[in-house]
Amino acid sequence: MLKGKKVVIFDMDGTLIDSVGIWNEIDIELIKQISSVKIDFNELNRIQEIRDGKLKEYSKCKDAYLEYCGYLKEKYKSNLTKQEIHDLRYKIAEDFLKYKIDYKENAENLIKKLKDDGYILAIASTTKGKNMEIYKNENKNIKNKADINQYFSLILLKEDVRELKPNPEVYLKVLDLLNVQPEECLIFEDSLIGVQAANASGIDVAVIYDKYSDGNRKEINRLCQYHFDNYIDVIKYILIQKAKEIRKGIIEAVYQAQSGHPGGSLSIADILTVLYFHEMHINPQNPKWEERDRFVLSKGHCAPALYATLANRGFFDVEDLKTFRHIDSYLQGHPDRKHIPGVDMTTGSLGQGLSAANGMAIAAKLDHKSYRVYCVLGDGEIEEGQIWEAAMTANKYHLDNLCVIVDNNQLQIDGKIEEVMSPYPVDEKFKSFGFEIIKIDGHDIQEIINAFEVARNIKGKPTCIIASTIKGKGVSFMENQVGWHGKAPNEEQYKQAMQELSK
Ligand SMILES: Cc1ncc(C[n+]2csc(CCOP(=O)(O)OP(=O)(O)O)c2C)c(N)n1
Ligand SMILES: [Mg+2]
Repeated sequence: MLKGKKVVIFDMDGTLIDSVGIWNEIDIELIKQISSVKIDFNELNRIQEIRDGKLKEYSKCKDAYLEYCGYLKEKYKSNLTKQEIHDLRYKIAEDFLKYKIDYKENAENLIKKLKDDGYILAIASTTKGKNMEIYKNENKNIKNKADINQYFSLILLKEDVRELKPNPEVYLKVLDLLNVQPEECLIFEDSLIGVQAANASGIDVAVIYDKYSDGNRKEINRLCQYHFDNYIDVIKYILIQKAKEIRKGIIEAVYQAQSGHPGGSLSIADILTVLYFHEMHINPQNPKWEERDRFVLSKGHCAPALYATLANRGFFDVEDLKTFRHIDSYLQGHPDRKHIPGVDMTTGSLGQGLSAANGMAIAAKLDHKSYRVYCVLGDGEIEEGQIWEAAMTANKYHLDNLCVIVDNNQLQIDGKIEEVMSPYPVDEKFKSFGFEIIKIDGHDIQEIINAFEVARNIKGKPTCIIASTIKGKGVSFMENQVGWHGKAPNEEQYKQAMQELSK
């Protein structure tokens, strides 16, 4: 969906904000204030339908909204003139626009993610300039979540075009002003007319269904390639695509090196994707930013997963993954904090990472810093005794800023963990060491997102997320095969793996 795109364009009303719902509320408030008769509240539930019908009826008039206010005057036997009702409507609206309007749930998270990823963001809408001024400068809900002035490079409104959607003028103007081709853009829309306008401009369109456009779903589906019910589904979709890129990076690195550990790298690809592209506060331009969240890959042999994630997140060039394990490359077989931007701890000797993560979490507490520390352990790795000394320590110091993730793929270097030296029951063990336990499917992006959110809100003790995973996940012939713990694919296997991950 975003491949090859430079610019992401948003419609405003209905797409970024629930404006229809707000105008319904405004009209109900207006009627309460002007009516001199008993109000039929059942009818008010149909206010949107009534308003749309009247606006259609008055569409040839000079000001359809003024006529609609005339209709309200007659219907509710108001003493005010229709102009006074019109003015009152806007006065009520002003408060709603300032205090009630808000981004739709998670819209701001998508905006931030896209901006972080380097996309140019634009608004191309039929919203009135006067309302947009309020959203931009006075509405605190919007300002606090994602300030429009800061995130959007170009804003086109009703006054900027002669013809409204479904005429594509507003989108064509974006192409012109930003000097880009239609195939370099993606539009987020909510309505049939918006989708039609996008189609007519030759730009790909993704729809975020709005409950008010339900009647047109079939037609919208026919006209556009990508459909979502809400913003979290868009975010999930983007994360799933990212995880595929990261898996491809893992295969590329291990293939080019003809050595390394693909199995355990593929099993943590989804977890690292959510951490680096959704959960953690980091800055690829400033890898040593003091306030950043920290990450320790205690099972350091899965460096290909960490490198592919850091590269895709912008810490270094994705092309460099091809130098993995090569002589003179900075990307050696195990993570090295001295030489690789974004690596917080040197690891590879199993069992030690949690102790280092404890140190970072204790340092944050001593320095009164709010950063969090994430530590990924292998399920074979937790057979090491030092892990349990560290678990005891995390509990003693109430490290609620520490989140441990056990990659429970059930295999280690040469067999099933329960046959080599069973650490089960892993949940009961960490629980008895004072941890809060969260169990998830480590390949379900939504469950991973939720688990980190829950962990962030647990106070007074550390959290352990036990992620049920599949070693080799994503490459059919590697899945659940202990033989792919530390082996590189040959050319044929490499091609097949890349093909499977490109689907
Ligand atoms: C202290 C130490 N002992 C042995 C090894 C060799 N080794 C590398 S990976 C591995 C198995 C790890 O299994 P697990 O933690 O389950 O990793 P995953 O399945 O995620 O690859 C072993 C024994 C090592 N790196 N460090
Ligand atoms: Mg394992």
